[in-house]
This record gives sequence, C-alpha cells and structure tokens, in this order.
Amino acid sequence: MNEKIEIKKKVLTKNDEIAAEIRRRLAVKKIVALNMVSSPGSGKTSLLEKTLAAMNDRLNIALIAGDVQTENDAQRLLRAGGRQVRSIVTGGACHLDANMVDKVLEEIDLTGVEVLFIENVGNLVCPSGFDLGEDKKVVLISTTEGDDKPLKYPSMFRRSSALIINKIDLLEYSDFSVDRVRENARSINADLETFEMSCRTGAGLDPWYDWLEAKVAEKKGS
Ligand SMILES: Nc1nc2c(ncn2[C@@H]2O[C@H](COP(=O)(O)OP(=O)(O)O)[C@@H](O)[C@H]2O)c(=O)[nH]1
Ligand SMILES: [Mg+2]
Repeated sequence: MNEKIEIKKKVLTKNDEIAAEIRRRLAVKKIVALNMVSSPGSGKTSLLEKTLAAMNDRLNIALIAGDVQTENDAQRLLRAGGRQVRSIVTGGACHLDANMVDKVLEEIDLTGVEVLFIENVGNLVCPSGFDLGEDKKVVLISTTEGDDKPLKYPSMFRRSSALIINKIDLLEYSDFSVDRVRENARSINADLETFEMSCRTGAGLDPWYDWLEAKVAEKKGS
C-alpha cells in the first residue's frame, strides 16, 4: 500500500524572509542580537541605560529604539553613552517588523559590534509574532503589572529566552509574587532564564551583565 506523505512546506512570509537575512548578516559578524519586549513602562529603556553605564567599556553595543511616536528613548540611550543609537518611529504600528530593522541597520556600522539591542514597541501582544532576526527575545515584566501576565500573554513568554522581573524595589507595595510569576512563566516556557532586578537601585543587575558577556563569548566561539 502506497502511502502518500504530504509535506507541507512553510511558506515564509515576507517578514520572515527579511528576518532570516538579518539573522544571517548578524551571524557572520558574530553579533548577539536581543529583541527587548514588554508592556509600556516595564523598564526596557532603563535596563539599557544601566547596561550601557556598566558595560559600554567592555562591550561594543549598538542600539535600536522602537517607539510609536517619539524618539525619547533613543535620546535617553544617547545620553547614557550609547555610541550607535538609532530610532524607529512606527507612526502608530504596535510592533517593529523586520523591514523597519533592516532599513535602520543600513545606518549602523556593524564592524566590531558585539551586541545589538532592539527595544521593541511596548506591547505584550503584537511584537511576539514578528521575528526581527534576533538571537533571543528578552521579556521584561515589572512588579506593578501583576504576576498573572505570563498566563494572559503566553505567546510572548513562549517565544522569549529570558525573563527579567524588574522593579523589585516596589515589591513591598504590591501583592506581586516573584515566585508566582516565575512559576507562571515557566509553566508556559520551562527553559526561560529568569532575572530579578531593580533598574532603580541597581540590585540584581550583575547576573544580567554576566549573562550578556556569556552570550557574547558563546557567539564568538560559534
Ligand atoms: N521603582 C522603579 N522604577 C523603575 C524601575 N525601572 C524603571 N523604572 C521607572 O519606570 C518608568 C518606565 O521605565 P522605562 O525604562 O521608560 O520603561 P519602558 O517603557 O519599558 O522603556 C520610568 O519612570 C522609570 O524610571 C525600577 O526598577 N524601579
Ligand atoms: Mg522605552
């Protein structure tokens, strides 16, 4: 009996094709690309400011700041010492797409760059479906958002590699439980690496810096 096995090829969307090309280009240059995602206000820009302050001498970092309407975040990153900072103003779109990143990458000199941060538009829904050619998505959640959010926005947590729990300095003012959010997130994605920190006080940031350096070393060895 002949069995016909039908193999359905995934038809790449235009976005996925461009993202794959970005990924290839960044891989050749051994650049770690991180797509930073969260709700508005979780602390993405704050984390990047801290990271620049601590790591700018040790790592060659380029940054893309996506926003719906302003270039405020790019300005903050420049003030924090970012050497190569570009902004993408989506003009209403709730997420970055690979085409936007591709265009702005043309303006960045990637020679010697070790880490490319892409701060996505603040939104836990739309950015999850758009590959930007990154190595990893890093999702932030802050202690004012509620520890049930991984269960409500599973796609984002499923597609992320690391979870940053930010604003732990505010824990005493809320009923947010770090254990519960970690448990909820890991029920969606058991492989998530987690960090707890305060970008205000600086508590808990060292393990993040170590992780970043480890990812750069891994990439160079690849
Ligand atoms: N208390 C406290 N506030 C923080 C912390 N991290 C960021 N913020 C504040 O939260 C607000 C939003 O931060 P921002 O970095 O702009 O978030 P983004 O929208 O995700 O980029 C700002 O007023 C920050 O100063 C933190 O760890 N603790
Ligand atoms: Mg921001």
